[in-house]
Amino acid sequence: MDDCIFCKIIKGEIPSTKVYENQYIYAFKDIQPCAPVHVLVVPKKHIESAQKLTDEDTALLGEIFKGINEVARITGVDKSGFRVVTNIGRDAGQSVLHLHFHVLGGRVFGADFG
Ligand code: DGP
Repeated sequence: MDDCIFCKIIKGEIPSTKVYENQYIYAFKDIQPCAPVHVLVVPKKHIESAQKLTDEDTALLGEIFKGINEVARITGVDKSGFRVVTNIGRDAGQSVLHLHFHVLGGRVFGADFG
């Protein structure tokens, strides 16, 4: 998608701090971190949100979660624990319409999803 910020980040047209990359995903530090570890895991395929996943994306979803676990290992939160969040649509506060998973760690989170 030509006008998608995350597509531009994946292509290197907008700079980012890469944490991990493979053929399926690109993972980079969030520009507005909410925790000591705050990484966005993004599929290279443009999909608007988790709501737009189809049967064709079943294997991709597995690859995304393998990538999330790799990011947790690389950032050192795999033992202490981490939170994975994906926002869908207006009320959830999704601001970038390209599927992404926030990987948050390095502090203790409450049960309040606020
Ligand atoms: P969401 O609210 O779930 O759509 O989260 C989008 C996140 O993307 C938000 O935490 C800020 C981050 N973000 C937006 N633009 C950029 C950017 O240009 N670079 C980086 N690294 N992060 C960005």
